[in-house]
Parts: sequence; structure tokens; C-alpha cells
Amino acid sequence: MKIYGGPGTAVMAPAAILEEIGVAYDWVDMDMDAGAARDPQFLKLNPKGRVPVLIDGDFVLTESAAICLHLAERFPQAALLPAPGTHERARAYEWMLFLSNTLQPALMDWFHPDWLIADEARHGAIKENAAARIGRHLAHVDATLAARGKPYCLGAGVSTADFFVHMLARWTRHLAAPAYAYPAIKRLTDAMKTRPSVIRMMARQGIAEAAMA
Ligand SMILES: N[C@@H](CCC(=O)N[C@@H](CS)C(=O)NCC(=O)O)C(=O)O
Repeated sequence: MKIYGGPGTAVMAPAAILEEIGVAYDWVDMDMDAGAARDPQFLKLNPKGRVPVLIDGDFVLTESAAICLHLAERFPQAALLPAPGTHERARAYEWMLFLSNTLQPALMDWFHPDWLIADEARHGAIKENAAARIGRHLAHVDATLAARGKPYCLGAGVSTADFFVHMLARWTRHLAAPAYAYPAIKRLTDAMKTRPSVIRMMARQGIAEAAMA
């Protein structure tokens, strides 16, 4: 297995899941600021010009959430997803889809208003709008976790969704109201930060503990 990403990017969750499973993998550390995702060689792997990319033998897979789900299904012994066809499995999909198609894009709008509109004078308004959406989505995550009364998205056991929440929560650390301000999200991310897999992923990507907030 090989995974391409830049430290702290959307590779965090899949890489932590590789660590959790205990499978050996090569980490391809890309310099995102230098435009490594737009390098012609990399674009042959992922024409979308985004990380992460997983190489599983001769199989190439993109999209962070898809990689997490693929790894959980390929290595069922790690028990990162409930049994197929169950309501709990559907709940896992519900979490993964909400996180990746609602919260994650709002975060990308906050980080990259320039991807939406060139006029810098309007970037402040875009960020403000994105921050408001992020706040609503975090409040929803927090309320859902609190209502369940258990630390993880699906209850007592860790799943792919918890690795995703841990990753996206870190991305909010520079917002006025970061994810860690929400008690149930903080409980989840505190639990994730003590997992050896997450600690190994952070170390391998060179992400300092202090920067985790
Ligand atoms: N939908 C994709 C989005 C991934 C994405 O946006 N990755 C960012 C880093 S977090 C990226 O590759 N950006 C390219 C760049 O900054 O040039 C996924 O979830 O894998």
C-alpha cells in the first residue's frame, strides 16, 4: 500500500486508518504549498489534482472518505464498520457522507475563498459565510453525539467516521469557534488523540501535538 498526501490534509483520516489496521504502507509526503498536487506526474495518478491517493497493488483510489470505507471493508478484522446491510452500517454511511459532502466542503470554502471567486475584496464575506455554515454543522455533530451519550459516532466502538471527525476538527483550529469548543466533539477528539494509530499518523506526517489544540 502507498498513500499520497501532504501533512495535515485530507490524507489524515485514511492514513490513521492504515495505522489502526496495522498494514504496512509507504507515505508519499507531498509539498502542497509548492503545488505538488498539480505536478504532471501526480496528475496522471489523480487528474483532479487532489490528495489523498491510495495505491493498493495496481488499484488507484481517490477521495478521502472512499479510501476510509475501502480500507475498512478490505480489512474487516479491524472492525471499523458495522456488518453490511444493518441499520448501524447505514448510520456509518450517513456520518461519512455528511462529513465529506457537507462539513468538509464548507471547510474548503473557508480555507480557499480564492477557489470560489478571484476578487480578494469578497473573500472576507465568503469566509464569514463558510464559518457560519461550519458552526451550524458542528452544532449538529455535537448535538447528535451528545444525544447518543457515547464517545464515538456509532456509540461505544470506533469507526471510520471518528477518524474523519478527528481530521475535520483539526482543520477548524484557527476558526473563532473551533470544533473543540463543542463538548461532545471534544470528548470524541480527545479519545481519538490518545489512540496509538492517530499518534503514529501525526508523528509520521510531522504534525506537532501542540498544533492539535
Ligand atoms: N474530495 C476530495 C478533496 C480533497 C482535497 O480537497 N484535498 C486538498 C488538500 S486537503 C488538496 O488536494 N488540495 C490541492 C491543493 O491544495 O493544491 C477528498 O475528500 O479526497
